[in-house]
Amino acid sequence: MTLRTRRRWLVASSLLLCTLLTATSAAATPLPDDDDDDDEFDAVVWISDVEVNEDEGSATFTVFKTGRTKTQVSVDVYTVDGTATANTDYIETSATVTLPRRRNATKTFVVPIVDDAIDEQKETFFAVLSNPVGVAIRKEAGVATIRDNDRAGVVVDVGDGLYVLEGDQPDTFSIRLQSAPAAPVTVAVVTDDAQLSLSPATITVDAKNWTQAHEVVVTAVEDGLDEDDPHFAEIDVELQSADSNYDRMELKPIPVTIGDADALLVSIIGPHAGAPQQTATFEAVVNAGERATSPTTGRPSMPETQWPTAPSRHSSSLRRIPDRT
Ligand SMILES: [Ca+2]
Ligand SMILES: [Ca+2]
Ligand SMILES: [Ca+2]
Ligand SMILES: [Ca+2]
Repeated sequence: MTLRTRRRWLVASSLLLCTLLTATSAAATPLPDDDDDDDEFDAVVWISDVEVNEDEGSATFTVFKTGRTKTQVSVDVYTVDGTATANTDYIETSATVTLPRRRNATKTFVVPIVDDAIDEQKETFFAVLSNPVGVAIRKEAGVATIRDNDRAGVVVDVGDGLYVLEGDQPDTFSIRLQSAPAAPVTVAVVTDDAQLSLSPATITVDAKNWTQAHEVVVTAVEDGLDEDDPHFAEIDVELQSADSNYDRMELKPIPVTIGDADALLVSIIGPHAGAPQQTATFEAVVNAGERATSPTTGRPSMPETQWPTAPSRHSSSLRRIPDRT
């Protein structure tokens, strides 16, 4: 090798070494991000939680992606029951969500909510991610919480109040539930006043007829007793159901005003004119008789004396007690 040739070889060797060193250095230092590098192993997706009112129509989850990828990615989403039941409290839903290759992206997953009429606690269901393509899952499930908007209750409509006159026309009241019962409700109307007759005595309210007002007829039987006019009674409404919202629900008694139709009849018959003077002792036996009604005022009045030809339940009678002398 000549001297000239030797120098050329040294320069070439130096350039090669320099090139190798440069290449090694380039491998150790990250290049500026060119949007085309392969980040899919760092890219993740996750799904939000959501809370909705029962009458909002739908629950919208958000699926998030972070980390750039070479291509768009996808993940399947489907609903799973918690305390809420599919197709009763919400509509069972599934979808494949695709997200673009850019670093940050979102898509929504919408689940219809059923606005039922049942008084419930807060209920939950889940939106679950599965089958990710080109991306990893960081948070697998989102929780949807449904806030209820129904309230159990009983509406008792007595109009302008219950008034019944003994032996006269009945009065009515109605009972209606404010929310759909989860199980049939047996409604019993009871009173400890034997004078009142209630019909029907029990009503069964269920998911089909709960919106109806159920009428109860109240009648005051003629008892033949002279009582305060008016006098008062109460009707209790008692509930039994497998639905704990309605079972043994406490309700105020319903007051009833009863018009009395009876009056005391007392007749005193003295010695007849012209009869011989004598002393006699009479014992009065007093019964109740029907209260007469004045045609002019409509107010109860009592005739001055009554003396039925034949004694009856509504008559007064006198019998003579023999003298003890
Ligand atoms: Ca519900
Ligand atoms: Ca509702
Ligand atoms: Ca409800
Ligand atoms: Ca009476």
